[in-house]
Amino acid sequence: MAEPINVVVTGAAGQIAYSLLYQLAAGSVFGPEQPINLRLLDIPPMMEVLQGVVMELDDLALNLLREVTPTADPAVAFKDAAAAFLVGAMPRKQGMERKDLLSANVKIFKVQGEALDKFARKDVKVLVVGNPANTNALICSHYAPSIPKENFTAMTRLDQNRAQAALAARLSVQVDRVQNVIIWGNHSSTQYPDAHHALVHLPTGAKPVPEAVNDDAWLNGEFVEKIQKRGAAVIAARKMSSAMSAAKAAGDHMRDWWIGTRPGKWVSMGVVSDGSYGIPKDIVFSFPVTIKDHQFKIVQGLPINEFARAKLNATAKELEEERAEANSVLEQ
Ligand code: NAX
Repeated sequence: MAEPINVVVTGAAGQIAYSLLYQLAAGSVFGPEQPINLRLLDIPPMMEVLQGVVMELDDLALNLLREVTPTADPAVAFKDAAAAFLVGAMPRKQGMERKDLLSANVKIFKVQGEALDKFARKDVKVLVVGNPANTNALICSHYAPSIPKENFTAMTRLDQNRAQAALAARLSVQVDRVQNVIIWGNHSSTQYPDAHHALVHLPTGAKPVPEAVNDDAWLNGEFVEKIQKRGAAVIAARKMSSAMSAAKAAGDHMRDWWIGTRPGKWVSMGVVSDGSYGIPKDIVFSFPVTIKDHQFKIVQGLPINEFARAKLNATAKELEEERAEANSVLEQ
């Protein structure tokens, strides 16, 4: 069996981590042959709660899980990390402006970027889940200059999974029959869930989703809005934000990054833009990617119609604004 790798989860006492940790310990992300040491980071007031989580991890009695280290010190958490799930973030409180939230969170991701830079492996794979995820990933990467920018990604996989499930329901097929739906842009309500390049596998063969749905008004209207607002709908019903599905998506994202995508399949990830599709460089933008040997490649050459262009521009603009706000906080 392989040597254990160090896997960091921040916000480890929170609700997403609670669902994520079992997946990691059970081998459903890094594979059944890869033992792991878990480094669990949270803030000092949460250390008692975190002890309870550690007890439960012990009680799972799983072979793959070797050491478990609860800590409030980023230097301890990120030491020799091979993979990091940056879930911990300040939640939005009542009366808090988007700007206040961004301001609190970019400071957290600056500190964690610096700690990754100093203590983690140079090939560490970082997945940012904590919101605003795209801009947090950008800031984190900025403060970890010794680690390649490609090693910092933001999660839009939950949006992708939501979109895939919604299309499968509409077409009355199992969810794995739908592939290559894309989430472009920011993990926010400006994201563009795009089914125009997706395929559905029907008993009669593969068909483009727009042809199978045969209702562009739905695909460009209700479908897009449903995915953009799904997070809010879950909060309204559950009185808490998505956690089980967010944890599953985080596992999906990291597993594909670690193990690779299957031939012909794309997944969406927030990655530092290289200018593909005319998106400004130096923002973390969700693109369709394929992954091989731990390296992702942005899928190239997809036709972008006028409708899609406007959507891509709007979400890119929001990310440029977030970057400007983040920079102004960090310069203070
Ligand atoms: P919880 O509030 O349950 O947990 C967050 C945890 O982070 C808490 O235990 C808190 O003490 C900890 N924390 C705060 N500051 C920290 C720091 N500096 N270092 C380490 N830990 C710290 O939130 P949860 O529901 O788990 O959500 C976590 C984050 O995921 C939130 O920012 C949320 O907005 C974001 N989400 C992102 C999604 C995505 O698709 N990218 C979807 C789900 C979720 O909304």
